[in-house]
Amino acid sequence: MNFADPRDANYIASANKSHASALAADYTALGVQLQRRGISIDEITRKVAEFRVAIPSWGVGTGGTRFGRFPGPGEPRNVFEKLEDCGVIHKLTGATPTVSLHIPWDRTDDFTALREHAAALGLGFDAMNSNTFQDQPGQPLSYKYGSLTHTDPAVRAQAVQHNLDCITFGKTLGSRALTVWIGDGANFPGQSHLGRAFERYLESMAAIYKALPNDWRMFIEHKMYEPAFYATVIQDWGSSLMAAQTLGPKAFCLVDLGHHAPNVNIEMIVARLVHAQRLGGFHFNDSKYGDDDLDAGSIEPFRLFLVFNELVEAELAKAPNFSPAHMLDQSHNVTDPIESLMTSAIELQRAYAQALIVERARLHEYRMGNDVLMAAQTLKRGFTTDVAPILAQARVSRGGAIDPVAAYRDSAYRQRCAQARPGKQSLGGGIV
Ligand code: RM4
Ligand code: MN
Ligand code: MN
Repeated sequence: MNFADPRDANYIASANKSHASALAADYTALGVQLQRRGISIDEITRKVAEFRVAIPSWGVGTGGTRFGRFPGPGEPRNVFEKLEDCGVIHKLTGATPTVSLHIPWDRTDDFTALREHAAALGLGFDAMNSNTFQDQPGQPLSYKYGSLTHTDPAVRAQAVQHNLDCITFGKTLGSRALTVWIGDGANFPGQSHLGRAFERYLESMAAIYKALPNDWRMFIEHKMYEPAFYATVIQDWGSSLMAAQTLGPKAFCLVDLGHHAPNVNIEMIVARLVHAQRLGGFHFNDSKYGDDDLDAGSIEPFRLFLVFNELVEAELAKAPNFSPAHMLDQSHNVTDPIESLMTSAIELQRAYAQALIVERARLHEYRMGNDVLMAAQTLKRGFTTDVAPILAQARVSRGGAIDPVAAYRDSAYRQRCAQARPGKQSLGGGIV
């Protein structure tokens, strides 16, 4: 087997050769089509090339469900190797220059060395994620009955301290945000006092908030259920927004697309959080039923487009305090994680490009004139336009691959990892 380094610029350039003339023809044709709508394709390509999304460190290993996990070959065995894989994703897509870490899964004795390792790979760090939804070996107190909202103040203090540690590690890494998702809640009616649990949450979060450096943000992530199957303390954007507003201006809401009831209108939540100036960021993924953590855009691409449509509206309106962090949060059970993550990053760019080419002035007129059908069609035209040539051209402008999955497969990177990373691994991540 011939190995090549998929991060090598010469390798990517040679992989692009066979696709270049087809791309040029498709790009020109799409440019002519968009010109008829008064849209400059190069302007859209430039914006798409600027789009960034963070890779979740826990997404580069094979995930699992509570029924089992089927590891793939050559999985990263530690956070340094995880970054290697993230570097491949970034070089081939040009869209993922940052990584979001999960502590303690990514804990190391030397965060300075980790930062240097990342920099050498062209990577930086997005939000730090705390984990008080599991017990770790040697941990003095258990989170079985909760963490930041536990009835015992000693458990709450331990969970607060863990979040403070995450901030400390993040400072060394150059991160500027802390994402807090807790599994706290009740499995049965009667198990907990719904109001008091929320009050305990606010008290614990206030202690964490106090330790945030001035240029940091805190992201509050809601999720309707799982592992608490009756009532989760931060179950929806209402509780999340209340908490953010109570805590202060550095606290924001994070929307994980998979954390809502089926059919919930997520783009509407986005619009409301933009209005409240509390949209902190996203965990992008897709789902059919619950927190499925499937690849972005794989099940409901139209919903993803509608979310991006709200983001473009906010961007154009120069909405105050609007600078959402884009992060993926996926679990790959049956695909190669590198391939899934590249695909998802591209799907986000697709939704962004589709939203950018919506003819906004016409849409506005149809809305104001109550021409419902034409308003709906105008919006949908953005979605039904094949923007693939824009995405490929944007990647090329970043030194990326025209066909990232093919370039990755041809490099035999995974096969090389299978040799270089032998042994059975059990990585934390992708569990919930
Ligand atoms: C949760 C939530 C968090 C993620 C964990 C692994 O469901 O999505 O963001 O950190 O899973
Ligand atoms: Mn999430
Ligand atoms: Mn989740």
